Amino acid sequence: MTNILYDALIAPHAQNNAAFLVLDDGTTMTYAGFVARVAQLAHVLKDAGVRPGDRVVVQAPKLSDTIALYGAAVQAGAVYLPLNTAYTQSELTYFIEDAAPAVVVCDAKDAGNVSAICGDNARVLTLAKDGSGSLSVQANDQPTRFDTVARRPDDLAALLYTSGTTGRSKGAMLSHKNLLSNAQSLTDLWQITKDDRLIHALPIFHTHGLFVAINTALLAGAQVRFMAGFDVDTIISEIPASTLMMGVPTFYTRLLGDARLTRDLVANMRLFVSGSAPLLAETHTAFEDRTGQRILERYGMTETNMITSNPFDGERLAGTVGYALPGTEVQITDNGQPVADGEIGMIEVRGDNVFQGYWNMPDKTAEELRDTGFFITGDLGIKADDGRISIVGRQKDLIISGGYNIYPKEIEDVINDVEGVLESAVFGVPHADFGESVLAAVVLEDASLTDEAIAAQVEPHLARFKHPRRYVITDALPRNTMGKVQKNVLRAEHSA
Ligand code: MLC
Ligand code: AMP
Repeated sequence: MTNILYDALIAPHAQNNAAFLVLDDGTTMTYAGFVARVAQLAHVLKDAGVRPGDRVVVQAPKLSDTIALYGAAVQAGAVYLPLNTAYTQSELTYFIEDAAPAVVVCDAKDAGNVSAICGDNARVLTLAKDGSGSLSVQANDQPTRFDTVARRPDDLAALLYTSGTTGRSKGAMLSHKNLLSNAQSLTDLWQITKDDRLIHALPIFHTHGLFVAINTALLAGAQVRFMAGFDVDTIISEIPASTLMMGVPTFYTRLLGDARLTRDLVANMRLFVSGSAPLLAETHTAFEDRTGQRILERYGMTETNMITSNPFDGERLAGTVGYALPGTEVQITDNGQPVADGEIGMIEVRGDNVFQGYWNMPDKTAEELRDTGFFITGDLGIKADDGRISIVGRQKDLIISGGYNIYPKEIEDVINDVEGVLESAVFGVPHADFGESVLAAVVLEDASLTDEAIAAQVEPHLARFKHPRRYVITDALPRNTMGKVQKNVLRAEHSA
């Protein structure tokens, strides 16, 4: 038996002395150095008691060791579980209790809080920017070879939590085959090679920055300019030496806001990819007018990896997300029945890219994953007669802010728990930078409660990006005849 993900992404680079990660301080980790570091970290995981199938939770800064830790989890046969660094103690507690990991890796500065959550149930190891974390220090003394643990293609490689309409986050179980098949499709389609240099400014705890960007780079042997975060000046200075960038639409609107973005600046770039949130047609057009390059928009989800992409060769149409990836089927349905081309319906997807179900949630899995293998995305779309897909809306109650998904129900639950609040409705309004931003309409029981007092009680429970940017105190929520809150009415009222 083999370990298809390790064998395809990491093993081939054992003797490859080309640069893999180029960091902000100018230092470089070569591919061979990466393979060795992965092995050292796999030894630490094994010594810490990680057995095949165990979860390794990681809430850590964006470091070369964090990427190597992903590789180490794969090599040790573990299940990698990355978490947003913005999550608060209460959010983290839920993930750790639900996933029951063997090891939790966190930023050294959070070790006390994380140990308090884990108790005796999981080992806590740390990473730190200066290399002083216990995981890194322990790894330094380990052998640079590790016997790769065999896994079946359907065994889990990763567990990624995605918020849900019920307010409870669900762990999407992703297998070795799910991740590898998608990386292969994207690398082929976007013609990524060892000659590419990728601008990597995305976080590495989500599908986009981790799997779409890193797995394809590893598969192709490309160089990655690994940035701590998104910074316009750094990106502008790196574009002339790079060939490829992957980003959320906010990256493109922010770049367009800088006069240094010109046709000359991007002369060496061969591909700009956008995804995770809708790219406005006007951004697409403005980017082409300024640079001569047509952004390639693709569409995906945590549960499915990437689903569709505009073509590399061929027309990249603004406002569409392109064609189903090779090996991936997309159907548009109404009540589960396929509709005619050109009609709006639910986007459903089937293929090797589609996840294995939700961790510990068989009922949720059964609701969203049909016996036929089709996954119900919650996105509404149209398929043109040539197969091109356009997303026209979402059936799920979801806000996407700067590429981060925010489920209103989760925030409403926290607001409704505030003493003196009767009920609330959280909704998204257009936002020039983030695409959408979060507002909350609140009905009070206790008229003396102020919006500041509500915010002060809500904020400690939720990551900063989920915080409502404004609380609108109102006498009643608009409802339809069925009693359902009309968020479209709230949106229309407060969009300005
Ligand atoms: C940061 N903030 C956000 C935010 N990001 N608020 C709302 N939405 C966001 N996305 C907060 C900060 O905490 C800060 O709070 C304030 O907003 C301003 O921060 P900033 O300095 O402007 O933000 P920045 O650090 O530049 O981050 C913005 C960003 C980042 C767009 C670069 O959010 C980002 O990298 N987004 C990418 C997310 C992503 O990878 N999504 C892929 C999911 S996978 P304060 O306290 O200062 O007010 C997926 C599947 C698929 O969806 O198809 O890919
Ligand atoms: P996540 O659950 O974080 O993986 O986010 C997946 C969701 O992001 C999808 O269900 C879509 O609603 C949205 N999404 C991803 N890519 C695009 C895109 N190109 N255009 C519009 N929405 C997108």
